[in-house]
Amino acid sequence: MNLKLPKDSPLLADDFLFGVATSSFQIEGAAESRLKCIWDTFCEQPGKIRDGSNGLVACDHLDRWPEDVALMKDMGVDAYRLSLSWPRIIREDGSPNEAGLDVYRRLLDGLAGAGIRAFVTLYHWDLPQHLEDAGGWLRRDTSKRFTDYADIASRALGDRVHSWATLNEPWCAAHLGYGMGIHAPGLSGTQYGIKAAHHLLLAHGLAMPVLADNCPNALNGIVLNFSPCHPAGPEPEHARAARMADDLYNQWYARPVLCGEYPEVMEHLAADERPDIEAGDMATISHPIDFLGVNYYTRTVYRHGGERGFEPVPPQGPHLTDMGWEVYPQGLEELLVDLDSRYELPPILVTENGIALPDERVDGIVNDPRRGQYIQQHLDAVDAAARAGVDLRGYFHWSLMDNFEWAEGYTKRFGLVHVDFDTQERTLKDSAKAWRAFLQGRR
Ligand code: GCO
Repeated sequence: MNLKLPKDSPLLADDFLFGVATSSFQIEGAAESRLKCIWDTFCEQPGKIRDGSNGLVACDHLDRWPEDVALMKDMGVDAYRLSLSWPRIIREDGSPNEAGLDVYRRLLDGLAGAGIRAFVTLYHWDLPQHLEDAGGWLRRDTSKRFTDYADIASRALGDRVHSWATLNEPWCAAHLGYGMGIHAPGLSGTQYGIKAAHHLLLAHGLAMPVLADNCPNALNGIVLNFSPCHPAGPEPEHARAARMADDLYNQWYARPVLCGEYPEVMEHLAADERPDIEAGDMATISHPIDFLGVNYYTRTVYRHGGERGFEPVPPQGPHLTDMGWEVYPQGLEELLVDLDSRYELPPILVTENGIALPDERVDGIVNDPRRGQYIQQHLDAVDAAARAGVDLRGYFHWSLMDNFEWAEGYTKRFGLVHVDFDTQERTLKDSAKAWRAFLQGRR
């Protein structure tokens, strides 16, 4: 397995960053030293997590971070994208938990010592349970609570952080968590998903000026997930279906952040499904950002049908990942070029991209050629988009290591590094070795 880019690739510029990504609940463990979050509660409900597991230990990263930082240093990454656990940092009365902040001070110092830049996300879905009990993201006040948390975290840790992202994938938090009920907190109803999304976007917009004040030299922005929506056939009703899905799932987040308005599809929503927009909200949400983080895994095909006039066609064919997702690298180039043509974009970072495979460790080796191929194809797609003029500044692979994959528990392995969840032993997969050779050979 050998990863490479042409010598003249814009991705080989000195300031283009290569990194790996994780999130707090998925790797940290050490649940006893923080407040309960909505994912703890969700995991306690029978049938919600495929293997009945939880995040109480996960990758035991809070005990083992020195080893994990050493692995990243060995791989030669420029940057590490992690998230902070809100319930570890803020007490129930809103005051800072210094012990929780210290954990991150040490980790961030460890990264600095290894020469790795910290890209920190404030919210990767682990809402404190007491805030959910008060209404969670259906309640406007939660946006205010988030801003207070952003203020405390950025004051305490700002001098150690290269880049802050307010939210990771508000679509997932809102739509999967409140709309479909397959993620925490497990509510279902389209209207809930849409209302939650508005309050998440508001939280982002309220936190941006706080980050800009506290950390004027950091790159401050947001991370959104996108899946290009393709029509199932040439008939105009399929094209319409794909457009509606794109508006509701992709542009629903990008457009408010970048232009201060929801897409037109809003007109098709029933009155009680529309978000509760108050005067000034859209201006708040569209506060300028220093970067947009783009997460890409796959495309989605839509056909005319269903209650709303569009429904996804389940992916088929030989190129499915262990998640059942289609490997479709050209979708990443298409997405980046399309965003660039629609919007006045800030610099772009690909903040997640990766593949789940049924990796096994045999005699100390994890042979995962399909991951190597996936990375190569997606690097080529980023290279093509950069050549087409998109202002790309980095690529982060999801994930540093196998971890808790939400409703799939520990059954899906996205890591470059294999984790044995019984012994917590880490093993570089062959893809990680290829990634290391690629990163070390760059300069
Ligand atoms: C995501 C999340 C990750 C997932 C990954 C694979 O952004 O959806 O950031 O937590 O683990 O995407 O599904």
